Amino acid sequence: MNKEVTIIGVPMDFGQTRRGVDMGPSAIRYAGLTDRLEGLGYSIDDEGDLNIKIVNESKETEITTNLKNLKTVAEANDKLGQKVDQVISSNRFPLVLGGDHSIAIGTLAGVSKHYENLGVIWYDAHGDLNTGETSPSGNIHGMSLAVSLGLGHPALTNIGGYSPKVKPENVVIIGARDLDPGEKQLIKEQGIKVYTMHEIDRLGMTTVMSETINYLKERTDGVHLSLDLDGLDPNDAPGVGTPVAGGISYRESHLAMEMLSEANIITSAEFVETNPVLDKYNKTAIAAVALISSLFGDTLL
Ligand code: 6HN
Ligand code: MN
Ligand code: MN
Ligand code: MN
Repeated sequence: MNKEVTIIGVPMDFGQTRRGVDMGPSAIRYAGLTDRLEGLGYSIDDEGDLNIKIVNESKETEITTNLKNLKTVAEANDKLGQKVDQVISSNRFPLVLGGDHSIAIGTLAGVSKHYENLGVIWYDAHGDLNTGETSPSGNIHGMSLAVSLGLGHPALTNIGGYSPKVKPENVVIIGARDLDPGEKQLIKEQGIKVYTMHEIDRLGMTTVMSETINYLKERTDGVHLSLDLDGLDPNDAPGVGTPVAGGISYRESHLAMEMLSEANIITSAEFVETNPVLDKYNKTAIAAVALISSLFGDTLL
């Protein structure tokens, strides 16, 4: 793993409708992120939080699309993409803290241009594979993976000036248990590899992760980890806006991060959807810091 890490906070809460997730980056910092990573021998440059500017949605966009806060989300992701691009160009590892999951659009716009075949691990209860047509909510955080595959509103897919960011065969979804009908259809059409909770129960996390690692090692030249804290069970990570029962445990998640660390395949990462307003004693942010530490090689010894 690259020992030079840049932290970018993205206080975004316009990709969904529950306030408070914009304070996720603060909650994760407060849980001791920098000290933990410095203790593991990393050199940390915390760039602070991106400035999210509210853009007036014109009447025209409101009539022609059901996507909520489209312009605000698009502009912030454009900014984030540029920032992430700069960080990688200066040979540093970008560690992005959310904010809601709509920010994956910007992160991937910045990351993907540096790889021929970027792999993506989408660790989430959801697929985030909706488009304006299939979305039950109009919330862009439920569309960010589809957008990165080149599907959805052009104001989002064209961020960074190119599309798609990721090929469907380079994506692995882990932890899915709440997929909308349109998302299930898209997974089948595009042949996206998915480990639902059923496979995690059946195979165990060790097999799920070694299969994932082998699969991505064969076909990719870099792997981005997009970890939505709602992938975890709500008992272990209660501070999320769209909790779904029956999730991945805290221990299984640690094992997953430890295996990724051992395999040394992750080249960028984001931890999203931590909402301290909905949390209990900062438990979700503390879990995020613990998982990040494991990803960065904390062996507990
Ligand atoms: N997330 N599938 C639902 C929707 O509104 O599209 C939930 C999406 C959740 C998105 O948690 O990042
Ligand atoms: Mn998500
Ligand atoms: Mn989710
Ligand atoms: Mn969520």
